[in-house]
This record gives sequence, C-alpha cells and structure tokens, in this order.
Amino acid sequence: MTLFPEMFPGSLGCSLAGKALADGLWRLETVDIRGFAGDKHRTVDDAPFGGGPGMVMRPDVLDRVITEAAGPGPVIYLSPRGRLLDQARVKTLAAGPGVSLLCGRYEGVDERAIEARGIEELSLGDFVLSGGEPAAIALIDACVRLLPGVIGDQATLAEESFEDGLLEYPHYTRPQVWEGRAVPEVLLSGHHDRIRQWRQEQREKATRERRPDLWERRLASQGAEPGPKNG
Ligand code: 4FN
Repeated sequence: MTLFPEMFPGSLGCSLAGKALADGLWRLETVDIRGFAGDKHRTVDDAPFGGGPGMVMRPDVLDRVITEAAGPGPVIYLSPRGRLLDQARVKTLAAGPGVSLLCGRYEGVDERAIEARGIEELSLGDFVLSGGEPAAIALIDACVRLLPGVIGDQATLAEESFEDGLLEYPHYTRPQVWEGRAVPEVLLSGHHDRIRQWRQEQREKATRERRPDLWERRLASQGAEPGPKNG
C-alpha cells in the first residue's frame, strides 16, 4: 500500500527474487492508496492538527485501503518509530501466509489509523527516508530469499551470518597479493581445521569490535553475565 506504486517491484524484479516472482514462488500486489481517496480531487493527506510543517496521511483513507486491500498475515507500518526489524521477525514473516506493508509519505500517517487497528510498526534503522517504500522493498527481499526454492544452495542460507548472531568472517579471493596486500596465510595452508578455527575467531573479534550490541545479546542468550570479563 503506497502512494508510489511505480516503485514496485523495483529491485525485487531483479536477481533471484525476480526470477522467483516470475516463477510464481511468491506474489506481489501493489495497491495505490490514492485509489481509496474519498473526494474527486483524490485527497489522501491534510495539514497536521496543532500546526507544524508538512502533511499527514488521513486515517479514513488508510482504513479503507487496509480493510479492502490487506491480504492474509499481519499489517505492518514501516516507520522509524517502530521496533527494529531483525532476522527473527523476518523468519517468522517468511514462514507465515503473507504480509501487508503500509508505506508512509510526507510526515507519516495519522496515529489513530495505527492505534485503532493494532497495526505493527517496524523500522529498518535510524536514518531519514523520504518514504517507507525502500524499507518495504528491503523487508520483502529479506523474506523472499528464505522461501523454499528461491535460493538454490540451502548451505549458503544455513552457513550465513546471523544464524548464530555473529558477523561474517572476512572473505578473500584472487589475486593472492593485491596492491601489496597478501591474503592471510592460513587460508592458503590447506589445513581445514585451522581455517575453520581462524574464521570463527575472526567472526567473534569482528562482532566484539564492530557490533558490541550483538556481542552482548549473544552472551546474554548464552546465559553469561555482561560486563568487563565478557565484554
Ligand atoms: N521515514 C528519524 C526521525 C524522524 C523522522 C525520520 C524519517 C518516511 C513518512 C516516515 C525511515 C527510516 C527507517 C520506515 C527519521 C523507515 C523510515 C525506516 C521512514 C515518510 C514518515 C519517513 C531519528 C530515525 C533519523 C520519514 C530518525 N524503516 N521520517 O525518516 O518511513 O521503515
């Protein structure tokens, strides 16, 4: 549900997701919110009560589009005020019957439309977008790649980062020396146990240094005390 239906499927029409769409492994229905306006000028927004800049999407229009166009599964409003989307939620959504995504424009939507229907709010992160559409496309991408048959190599899926809450180890390919930088020796050694061990150490180091939030969460989920010793 969007005021810019021409933004879909967008990048979802490319690559594996696009092939899977063409093959009927998943479906995308884009609904133009403007089609649910109540007047001849097709108004979907109005000035905010209390004043201030910009426009707000009207609750009556939003309720009509949700009631008439939402499919099976949850209705989600993509919003910077929402809970952060994570891979656990992605997995649950991908396993479900579908999802209906509401994309905001202007200053966003009238709060009552969200409240009245108990709509879930999810955010992709802390940055400014001009609309919810790029966030919707990212959420769909994250879900679609988990659908059976979309990614041929199931090992790629299982081995991936976030299966165990750790970042990925650093990757290297040819040339073996590039701009004076050599590939780590261990990767050329042919000692598969040592390679496995090195990669695991690299994953833990990267997670600790770059994403202390993920590192703490992992320790917590393993029942460890957060603090200097495990930090
Ligand atoms: N964004 C911030 C603070 C205030 C406003 C915004 C903002 C699009 C309709 C929402 C943005 C980012 C991640 C949807 C941002 C997302 C959006 C998202 C989004 C137009 C109103 C708006 C403090 C986060 C920087 C514009 C912070 N994930 N407003 O971006 O829809 O899903």
